[in-house]
Amino acid sequence: MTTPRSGKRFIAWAAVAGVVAGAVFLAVAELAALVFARTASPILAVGAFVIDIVPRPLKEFAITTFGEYDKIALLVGLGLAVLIASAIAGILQYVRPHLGAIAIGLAGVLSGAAIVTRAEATVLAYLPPILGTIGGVVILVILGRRLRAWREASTAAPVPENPAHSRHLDRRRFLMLTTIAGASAIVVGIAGRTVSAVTSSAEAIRKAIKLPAPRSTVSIPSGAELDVKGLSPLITPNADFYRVDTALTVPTVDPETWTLVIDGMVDQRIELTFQDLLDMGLDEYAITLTCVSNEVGGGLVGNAVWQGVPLRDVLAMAGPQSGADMVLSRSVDGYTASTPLSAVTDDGIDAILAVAMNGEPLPPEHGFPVRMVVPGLYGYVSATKWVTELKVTTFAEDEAYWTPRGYSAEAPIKFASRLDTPKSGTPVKAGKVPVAGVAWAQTVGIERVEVSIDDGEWKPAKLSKPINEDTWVQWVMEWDATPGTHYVAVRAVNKNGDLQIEERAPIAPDGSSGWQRSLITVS
Ligand SMILES: Nc1nc2c(c(=O)[nH]1)N[C@H]1C(S)=C(S)[C@@H](COP(=O)(O)O)O[C@H]1N2
Ligand SMILES: [Mo]
Repeated sequence: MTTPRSGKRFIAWAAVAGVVAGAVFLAVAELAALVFARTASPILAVGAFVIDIVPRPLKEFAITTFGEYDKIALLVGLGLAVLIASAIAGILQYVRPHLGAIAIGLAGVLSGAAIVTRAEATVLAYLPPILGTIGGVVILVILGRRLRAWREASTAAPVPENPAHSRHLDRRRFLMLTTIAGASAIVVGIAGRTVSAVTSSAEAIRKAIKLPAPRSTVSIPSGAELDVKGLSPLITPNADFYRVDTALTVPTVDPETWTLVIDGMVDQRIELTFQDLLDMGLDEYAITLTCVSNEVGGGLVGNAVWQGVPLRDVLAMAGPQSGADMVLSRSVDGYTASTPLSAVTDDGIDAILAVAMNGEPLPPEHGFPVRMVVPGLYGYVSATKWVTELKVTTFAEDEAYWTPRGYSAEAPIKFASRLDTPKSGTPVKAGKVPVAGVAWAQTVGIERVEVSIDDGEWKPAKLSKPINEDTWVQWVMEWDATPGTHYVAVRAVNKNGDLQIEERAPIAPDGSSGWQRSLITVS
């Protein structure tokens, strides 16, 4: 007899069958991706697609809520969505045979579209979603049949000569396949992803690379680094350097096959290999990088010593034509940035193609093997990682990744100062307390940093000796802190004599502004 309770039980098993079919889909696709096309993982492609389409407020919410873990949060969310959608497909298949299979087929088409429209996709990229779909549909159809057989056996009147046999057999056949398929999918899926991550050749290639010694090195003047506990180091170690990009998985680029194409409005299209770049001779440049998403007081800013070649020399080989006013740089993953042509050709600006960061080849997540670094412009309009093309063009003609997504096509860095210590929420002891932080005004330089306690008089802080105008400086002021709560505010003046913008602005469309003012507890 089908009681409402046993009816519900079959629905639940149908959902389980759907989840197993979904897992088989993903596992088969991961395995196929491993064999045929590394970047053609359906789940990662869909994730990347989601990154590209989420509206700006949601993206800002993700960055402020999850910070550097925004990508993990996205993957967890996607996983849950897949789980629910697969369960529904399983129930559909049980209620109306074929419907669930059609749903999986649809998922295959959608994920296939997400895959083949990615920048790195090859023809082989069709295989993972196709094979995954076949695997998922086959399992779903078989499980659906077995589940119905089990239900029919359990509701049919017992056959006199074989009272309990069929019901148990059908039940066992369903549960057996569910378990085996589910377990193998989990093992194969996880193994596939792990093998893919571990054997990703990039790290091995990067380790093996030996860069020629730079012709010139950055000399750090004495007094460039202040000794204050809690103050950001002058040079940000690679491991602590902020990372911001739209890449769900770090692109793997082999410098052996990497080329940089310079085309568009040029006298001559040219193509450079990694060796060509190295042969130009490397020089060292200290440049502070800043993200447009950096809030007042935020950590999306870092200072590194880069090795590379001037972009102006590379562009000169191609010969930009008159009328051009923009360089559209393109990454291997399709990301683009719009940089004013003048910012990368002016003699006074050290805009570079960088191959090394703080004495080692660029870390994969910071753009290995080659990225752009342009002092004075926010990263999203200048610092293209995994760069493969420089198209000389115009702002009227071309648009970069973030432009239709609510950010300005041009975005010079708004110079700023930041308080590193003491921190709100970390009480300090009364007495002499060093108040310290960093300030940056790339290409111009910081003239003065001023501190105000409890909205009192602005007093100049002591500055570290700058490495150059493209890097941040450190500042410190001794504060005679009395017990209670106090406001500590900081602002900077650049070498043009401009005062840091006081008015608060959000990060969109062209960077935050405002003086940092922190509430500090003294005990
Ligand atoms: N290929 C690619 N390059 C990119 C981005 C990106 O999303 N993709 N983001 C840019 C942004 S917004 C910033 S702030 C800098 C950050 O560089 P980092 O991650 O090395 O700190 O990289 C820039 N280059
Ligand atoms: Mo950024």
